[in-house]
Amino acid sequence: MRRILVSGALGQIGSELVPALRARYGRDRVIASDIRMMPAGEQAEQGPYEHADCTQSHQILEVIRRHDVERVYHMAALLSAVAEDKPQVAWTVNMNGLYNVLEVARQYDCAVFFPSSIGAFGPSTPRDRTPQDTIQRPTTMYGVSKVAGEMLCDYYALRFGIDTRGVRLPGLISYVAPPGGGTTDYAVDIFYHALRYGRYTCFLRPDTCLDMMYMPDAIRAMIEVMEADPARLTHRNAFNITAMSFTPEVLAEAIRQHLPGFAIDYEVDPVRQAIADSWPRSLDDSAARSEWGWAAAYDLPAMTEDMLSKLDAKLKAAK
Ligand code: AKB
Repeated sequence: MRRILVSGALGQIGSELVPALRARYGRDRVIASDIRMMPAGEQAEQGPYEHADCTQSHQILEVIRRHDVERVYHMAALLSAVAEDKPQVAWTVNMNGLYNVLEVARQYDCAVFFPSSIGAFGPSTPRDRTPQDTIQRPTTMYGVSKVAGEMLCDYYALRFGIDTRGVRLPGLISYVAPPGGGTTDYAVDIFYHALRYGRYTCFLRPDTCLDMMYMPDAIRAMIEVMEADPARLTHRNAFNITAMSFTPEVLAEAIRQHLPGFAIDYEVDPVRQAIADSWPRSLDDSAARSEWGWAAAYDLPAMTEDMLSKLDAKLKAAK
């Protein structure tokens, strides 16, 4: 039985992608791996786990070889704000990690999923309904690594016939695992603060409009694009996908529909604000819609309602 490997499995996306893949393909068919150690008890309970660093190609090769991997979801990466703080580390993890995975995939004939991002665009990109194919001149190390990653995946598909596929993810909102060092993290933090304290201090300006998506939609997109009929794909990599676009003040108003006393104020972080100002306000996802039938299920009101009720239950259970 050939298996599926998820790198960065303990991160914000990996924490939900691994259970979703296991529910779909079987517990033992999905190998979770991360540079972090998983607590021993959890490991046995949840399914196969491998400690591996994607910047060390022999570690990736060993996991892929030993488990007869046929598909890699390469989620290990530094997010935008952390990458801007440590650009050299970001290049090593985001670029060398991807290169190592693609090289081993070439040798062992694996398909590869690569998560690009709205961060792959820059200030010279059209900001509203950003087209699928457009100017990409990002001004952040995160964005540079995402554009280069998109191109490297295209190259491996063209030159070596590797089945590389991917999407450009917007900011992701989830109640399961916290994000780690992104520019869109406020859209998760705000829910924790709303439920715990009834107020939130936002690090982006109130009118900063960005593309966002609820995690269940993002996970479904990652599975659907890998299962799509290859004959219908003309892009393969870096599909724009979107579900909603909003500003912090609009999100605060949506939360107020459920928690009327909720208050928001602003202490702008210039680094993250500059990153956000260089990104699109909304994406055009028509290529994903027509090539593999993509459609988001959650809009802003549906996401807000689900997020508040699930997070509230989680916080109460943890008390
Ligand atoms: C980040 O903010 O860095 C990520 C992203 C949009 O890629 N959430």
